[in-house]
Amino acid sequence: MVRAYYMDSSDADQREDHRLNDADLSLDELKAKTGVNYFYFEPNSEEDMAKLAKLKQENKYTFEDEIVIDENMAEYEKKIKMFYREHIHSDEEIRYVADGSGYFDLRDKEDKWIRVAVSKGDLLIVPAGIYHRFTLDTNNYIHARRYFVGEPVWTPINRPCEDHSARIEYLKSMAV
Ligand code: KMT
Ligand code: NI
Repeated sequence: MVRAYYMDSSDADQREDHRLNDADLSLDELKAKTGVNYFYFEPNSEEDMAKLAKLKQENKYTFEDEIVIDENMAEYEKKIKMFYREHIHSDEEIRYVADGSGYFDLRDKEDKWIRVAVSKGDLLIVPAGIYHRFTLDTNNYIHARRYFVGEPVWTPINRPCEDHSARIEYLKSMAV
């Protein structure tokens, strides 16, 4: 089950929890501060899997693939660095955690890092244009499904990219 909290500014291992204090953000707070949508679908529940299928259909996620990130992954060190470099995308980043765990870090409106600890059953919809990054945690393993509307574009656009249309649209959507 997901947990979201503000990060400390220590430069210790990115896989540590980096929790600033004991306060967790509620899902409503997470949504208000970042625009991120969260769902939980129990992988062993037929009912939940049917609900996930319905959400995919409603949101028109026509593309789906799987990614396993662990030490055996090709170009592991390079990928880990790439995922953790702060970036945006021109489309939503939709991830369902089939197994394992990890951290999605998201900048709030004041540019502070919120760490979202995801594990099995969590689905995150990260809006286009939000600055974010991803890391494994100390378990060093995640198995995720990636969804996309149409042909997938995973290209990260590294910060700074304030003039990018997705960034401009995101900031507009958060201002209202
Ligand atoms: C991304 O785009 O950051 C990733 O796909 C990495 C993690 S998926 C759990
Ligand atoms: Ni990303």
